[in-house]
Amino acid sequence: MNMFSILLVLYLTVLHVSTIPAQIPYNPNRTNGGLITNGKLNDEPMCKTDDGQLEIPINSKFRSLINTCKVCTCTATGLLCEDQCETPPPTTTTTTSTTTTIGPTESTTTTSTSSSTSSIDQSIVSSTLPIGFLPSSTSNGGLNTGSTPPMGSADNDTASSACARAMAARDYAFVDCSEVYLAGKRTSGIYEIWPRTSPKPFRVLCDMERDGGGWTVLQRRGDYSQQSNFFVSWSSYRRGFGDLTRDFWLGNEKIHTLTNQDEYRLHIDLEDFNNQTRFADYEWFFITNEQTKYTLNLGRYVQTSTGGDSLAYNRGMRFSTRDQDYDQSAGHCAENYHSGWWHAGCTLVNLNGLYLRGNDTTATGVFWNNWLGAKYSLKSCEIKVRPVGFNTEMLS
Ligand SMILES: [Ca+2]
Repeated sequence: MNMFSILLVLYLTVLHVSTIPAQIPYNPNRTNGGLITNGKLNDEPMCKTDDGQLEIPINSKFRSLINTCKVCTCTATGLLCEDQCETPPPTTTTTTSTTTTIGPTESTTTTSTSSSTSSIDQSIVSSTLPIGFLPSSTSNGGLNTGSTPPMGSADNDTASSACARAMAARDYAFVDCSEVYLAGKRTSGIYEIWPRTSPKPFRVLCDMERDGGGWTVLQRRGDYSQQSNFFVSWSSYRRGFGDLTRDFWLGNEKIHTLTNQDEYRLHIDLEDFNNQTRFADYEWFFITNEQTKYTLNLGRYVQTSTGGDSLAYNRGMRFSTRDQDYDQSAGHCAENYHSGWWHAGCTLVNLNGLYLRGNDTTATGVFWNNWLGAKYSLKSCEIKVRPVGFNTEMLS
């Protein structure tokens, strides 16, 4: 072995050690096992890389793009890696795990109002990815939601290969509940989706029954014995909170990525304590990114709705929380109404308010002014979206 070969081996060894985190502790406090049986938001078991750039869901595999022989799996005890070059590396999918693969934890989010797919590519390419992912399963049905990515050489072009692998993983994911529905899942419940502009997949509640199904639920309140606290900080509203099996806020970042990948109709269900129901539809809906404070963009009120156009007053407003005031009032609406919302100066809708059960004198409850006024706190509500072009007739 000549000197060049020795140096090359040394170099590759150092590279390998520095890029593959060997045993990364799995957080033992997270116990839901990665299965979609627990609706708690932000409680997904993950393995983290040393640099914190990537979170890998439990049971998912990924491959180092620098040492392509190395394939690691996130297990309950941490990352387990193996050298697959003894046998030919797999070219497609491999094992028995139940989750789909995942992309980088954070990416530089692109502009807020675009719904074009070109922003997806930019978002991924702009991320620095040391590691690529392999689809670990086709359990989502193998639905292909995008074009087949070019598979380049990992050794030659780390960034583009990471992009390609991330896109390959994405091809196995549903982008919203309407795709889940169109793939034949007709039961309301919790599913994993991966919006095109999201750096990673996440769980959502899908309403597969109301008005043809296919609705992705963004928020829910109800008369649950255990109530989530909705009077929380900006970061909580950003990430989402609550429990998908009862009351929750999906999270502004998720709502942003979801509603910017397509044109979405907004549907809001309301119910009082006498079991009366109303609804409000808006022709389209999306929110901008965090830089522009998740500004509410809202189409016209659909006149066949029954709840009244209370939300129009919040149109164009930035999101405000108890710790971040971006309303149009000299006061602090989020503080006064005990809610995170697109407060203007302040609001006719307070669906993230206190759960006060019917009549109250404070106007800090869960209210929809144009139906029962601001001093009646509703029994339940759901805020949900579905692509404008969704058409169940295509199924027949
Ligand atoms: Ca203010």
